[in-house]
Amino acid sequence: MTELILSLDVLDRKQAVSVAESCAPFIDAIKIGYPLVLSTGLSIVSDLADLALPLIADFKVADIPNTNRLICEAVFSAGFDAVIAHGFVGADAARTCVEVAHRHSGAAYIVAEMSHPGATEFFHGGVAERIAELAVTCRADGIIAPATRPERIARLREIVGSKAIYSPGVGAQGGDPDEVARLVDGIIVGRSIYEAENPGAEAERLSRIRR
Ligand code: FNU
Repeated sequence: MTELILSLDVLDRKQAVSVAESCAPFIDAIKIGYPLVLSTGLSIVSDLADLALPLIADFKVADIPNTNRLICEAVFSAGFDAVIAHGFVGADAARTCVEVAHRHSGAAYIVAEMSHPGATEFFHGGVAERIAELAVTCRADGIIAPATRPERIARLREIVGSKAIYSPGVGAQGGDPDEVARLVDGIIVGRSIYEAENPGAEAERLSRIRR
């Protein structure tokens, strides 16, 4: 069944914990990025640890290999289970993230193509395909592909085969959860859930429509 990953981009610690708690029975992982970590500090990781759900660090790591290594070591030491890294930096830098993740028994996902409209400026024309190939070569655990462009997910699936595809862009960015859930291993949903009047009920609804 397609996983449902909560993107917890709220800025307040109490709200983050309360949204996560109400969604916990219906989700498979929680993705945390700069907005929440820069607001609360890394201690938010221990606040969420009781939920016993995998925590994904969406830091889109994109630096030289040594700095990527330092960032990823800090991510896994903080208690995260997975990291999202950029692939456009090249195989050496991306591979470093994968190696650190695997040393910590964690996972690393490479952004192949982003979901916002401007992503087409640079990711189209063969770049996303090359990044997906790089993700395979680097033994990444999967890629990130846009829920806003199902036809692109299908194209990238041809390249990564059975590797995981996680897909943000459902709901607030216009992606259709029903259509995308058929194509990917997990949908990543933020605002549609945490801005809903009842985030838990919205997570439950999404958990029912996923394939
Ligand atoms: P929501 N995200 C994204 N598109 O949206 N990591 C990408 O291509 C990508 C991402 C993240 O729109 C985005 O930063 F690589 O409120 C946000 O945290 O559902 C989440 O996915 C989408 O949030």
